[in-house]
Amino acid sequence: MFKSLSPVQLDPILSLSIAYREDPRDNKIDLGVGVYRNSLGETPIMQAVQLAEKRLIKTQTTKSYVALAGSEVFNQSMMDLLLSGTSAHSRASAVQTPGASGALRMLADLINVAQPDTTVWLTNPSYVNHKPVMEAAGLKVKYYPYFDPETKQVNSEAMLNELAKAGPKDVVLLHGCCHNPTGADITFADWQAITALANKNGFMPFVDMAYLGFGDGLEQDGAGLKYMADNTEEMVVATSCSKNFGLYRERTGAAIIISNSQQEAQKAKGRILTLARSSYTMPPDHGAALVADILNDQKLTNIWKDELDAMHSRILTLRQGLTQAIRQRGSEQFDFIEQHKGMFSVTGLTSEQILTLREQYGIYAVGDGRINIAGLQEKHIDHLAEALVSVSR
Ligand code: PLP
Ligand code: TYF
Repeated sequence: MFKSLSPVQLDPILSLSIAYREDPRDNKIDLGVGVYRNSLGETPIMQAVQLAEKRLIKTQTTKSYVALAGSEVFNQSMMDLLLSGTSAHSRASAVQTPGASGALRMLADLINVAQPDTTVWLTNPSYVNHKPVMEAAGLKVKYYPYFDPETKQVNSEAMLNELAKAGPKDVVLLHGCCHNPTGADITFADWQAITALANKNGFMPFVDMAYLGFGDGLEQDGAGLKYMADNTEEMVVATSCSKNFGLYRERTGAAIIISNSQQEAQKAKGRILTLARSSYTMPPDHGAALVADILNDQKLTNIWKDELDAMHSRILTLRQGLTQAIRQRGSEQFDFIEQHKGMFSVTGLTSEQILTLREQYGIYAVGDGRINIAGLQEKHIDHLAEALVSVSR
């Protein structure tokens, strides 16, 4: 049966990790996959997570199934984290999913059931898995103008002009903060303008919030989403605990549905549970149990918030340090790195220049020119600055 299969291309980001591991050079730098690393190059288990894990080991008495929706305490905590203080809080429901990836797929499946001929509009460019996930769910995909390769920022005017053409058969996918891959985020005014367009023309916003707290902190990073949720009748959110709780491999996330009433939100939740049943059935428990404990214990919440703040501050410092080191070498070409938010920046380097970085300097970056600033160690900054200036000369 499988003889008929043609070979597939590996995911460009994950295959880069494999190539990096196989590189024997000592001074190699991995700026590929989106994982946070500390000054020692490690991705440690967060303190709050370790404390919650110790408690879980002591108190957990069974590994029996939880439920199709996972932990309802976790689900409530995710809605509190993203929607507290908004009118959407009382007309939302949530389902625990295997990462934001699971949430993206479940929500896409839900949209396909509700309105099979929907087109999902993605930022140009967008997260590598957005298009495959949406298409696998049977939805059509198109791109709207987003990143301006000249300014390395969002071209708001072009974006809003195009989004003004989206209607009731369309879903507009937005990155909640810390845009992947570009690092260029929309402004609060853009969030307001897109909300107004959604209300006027009837498209549904779909927010992917994978990096809450990694840009400017929890409050600021969530402000656009909160405004939109407060001011639209219907929207959906895929959210992740991979980065901000460092739970990557535990596959912890949630799908949130905001509707015009709690009853409607529950109906959509019920439909997602049916969809989950015909797929993975139930999400893995461990990560969600930890997050639920952390967010319902003031002491652990404080520890987690401090750690998250330390991570986002360090990313800002790395951005400043790298920009400065490049300027010291006489180039202002990469000043935008300081303005970008979150883990990533698209550098504007061509695929040939990215290949030179890899072959000559042992620096691994994604072929589209994306570098993972959060994967950088302070000791790498000069080497990276040197390489960036040299390959772009
Ligand atoms: N959405 C975006 C924009 C991402 O960058 C990622 C990457 O990790 C995901 C979703 C998937 O996250 P998770 O690990 O929670 O499945
Ligand atoms: O963009 C990234 O690097 C992260 C991790 O297929 C990732 O979002 C990368 C590739 C992939 C899934 C996750």
